[in-house]
Amino acid sequence: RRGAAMALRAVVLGPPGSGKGTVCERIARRFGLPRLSSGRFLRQTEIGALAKQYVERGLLVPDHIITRIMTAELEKRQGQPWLLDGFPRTLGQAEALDRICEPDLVISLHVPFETLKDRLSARWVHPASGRVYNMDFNPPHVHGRDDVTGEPLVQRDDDRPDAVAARLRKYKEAAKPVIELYSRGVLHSFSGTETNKIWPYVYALLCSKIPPVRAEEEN
Ligand code: G5P
Ligand code: MG
Repeated sequence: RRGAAMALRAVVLGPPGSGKGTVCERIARRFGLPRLSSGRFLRQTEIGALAKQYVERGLLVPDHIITRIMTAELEKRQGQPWLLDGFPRTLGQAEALDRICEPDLVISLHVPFETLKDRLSARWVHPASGRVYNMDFNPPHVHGRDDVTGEPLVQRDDDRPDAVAARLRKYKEAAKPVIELYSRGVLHSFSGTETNKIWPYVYALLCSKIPPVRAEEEN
């Protein structure tokens, strides 16, 4: 419904650890779409401190808090393209998003539960930049150190095993009506245990909507 020159608004949905951040980072780089990650806003902004108690326990932050943060960001970007990572993830959030702008494209990632548990427990992050590493998938050059700054990597509080199980349960309950809402046309689902195998299909889908700004072989 939009021409290639129009701003694409896309959403990436998926359970914790499904590769939303990894896929969004690649889409952002290849297609020049600005990525807006709800998890990063919560961890990095002042208002995020209010929400900290929820994030640390692996619970969803109340809709009104996250919706206020994301709405403010989206209202600054009226008429511009965006790529949402981690928002919306409840029906209330999806309805709030629709009141601002209905997404053109929704990508839903499906990854088995056991794979998710393994991934999250192997994840380490550089808090200042948000760079994410995985001890199996993309380890840092030096163990326990950020590649760019050399600063220590940390494990997120919500990647501890008890928090992980709670996150996966909550996600399933909350996401079901969101996926149903988008299944009216803009939804594209991708299943698999490896992001590198899902990626070529996501890339092809995006190419059918907008031209890449960087070729696939460049990094
Ligand atoms: P976040 O920050 O949005 P989650 O829990 O949704 O966090 P997360 O954990 O950030 O999702 P992801 O972005 O889906 O996961 O995945 P990722 O980071 O790319 O990949 C996970 C790990 O696996 C990484 O280490 C990556 O390198 C590795 N990996 C990727 N692909 C592969 C692969 O093929 N193989 C292998 N071996 N590894 C791979 O939200 C955090 C909290 O904020 C709140 C909630 O409290 C939430 O728990 N929050 C919200 N609350 C309410 N509403 C919202 N909209 C909220 N948004 C955030
Ligand atoms: Mg993420």
